[in-house]
Amino acid sequence: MNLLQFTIDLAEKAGKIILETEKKHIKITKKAKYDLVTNADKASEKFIMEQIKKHYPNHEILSEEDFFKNKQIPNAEYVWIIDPLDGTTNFAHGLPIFSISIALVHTKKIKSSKNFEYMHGEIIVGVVHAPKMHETFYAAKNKGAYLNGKRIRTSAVKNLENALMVTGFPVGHKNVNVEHFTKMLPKCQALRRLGSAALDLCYIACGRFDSYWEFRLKAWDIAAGSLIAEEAGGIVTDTNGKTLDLFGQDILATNGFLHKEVVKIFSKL
Ligand code: 2AM
Ligand code: CA
Repeated sequence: MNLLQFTIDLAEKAGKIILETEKKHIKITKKAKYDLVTNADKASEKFIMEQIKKHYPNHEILSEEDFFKNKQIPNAEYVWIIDPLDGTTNFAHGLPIFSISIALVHTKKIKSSKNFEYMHGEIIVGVVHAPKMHETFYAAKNKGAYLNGKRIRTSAVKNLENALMVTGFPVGHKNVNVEHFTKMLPKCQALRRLGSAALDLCYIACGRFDSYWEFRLKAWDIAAGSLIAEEAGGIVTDTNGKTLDLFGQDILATNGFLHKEVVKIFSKL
């Protein structure tokens, strides 16, 4: 089986595990005051990690809940970056906007730091599966982006007044992004907040949204989705318009046409 198909199967099976867990009983615990984790996050992560270790024993894994416990810096040529459940708050409240995000990074250079923020590499595979929506987004580097087997492309919207935008607010930092949100709101057609960064990026990829930005994210929120958005023709950078750093915490993804203008607006804040 090829790598992409392996990753798609993994995300879709993890989706089934999440839905089965939901049917039985969702057990919610708090990692911090506003930061939730559920038994579904944990069951999904356990399954994905076991499968990767079985099929690719030389690869390393950076996964949200595992990292929360172990704080281990991955150190291998191939590193899987996983969010076993992106949009946990939505899931915990019964909102269907959540996903499983799995990316494979080919690392070129590893410099360890206490913040593990210097792992440079190329994302070669990205899969985001939304089990309640029956949607699987995927991309392999230089091979295009797909939704349920059909090629997807970013939108053709060329000005802000026709643009549907999306953003997010980080847990526990409720003042972050308020200024950016307030500045952008009157300039665009409408502005949404869905609660799954991975899906926000996929919705850029298939043209549902025209522009997305967010601060204080982690690599597992954006690794798969950023490849999918790029492979669909979008531009993905940090919010200053510079090269995206998966560990840099902020992201701007657009259909390409709106990128410069959004960067310019943010540069004045
Ligand atoms: P999560 O559900 O996996 O935690 C919401 O705008 C986005 O921010 C979601 O993708 C959510 O992912 C992410 N997010 C929430 N809390 C986070 C945290 N503590 N660290 C990193 N990302 C977080
Ligand atoms: Ca998560």
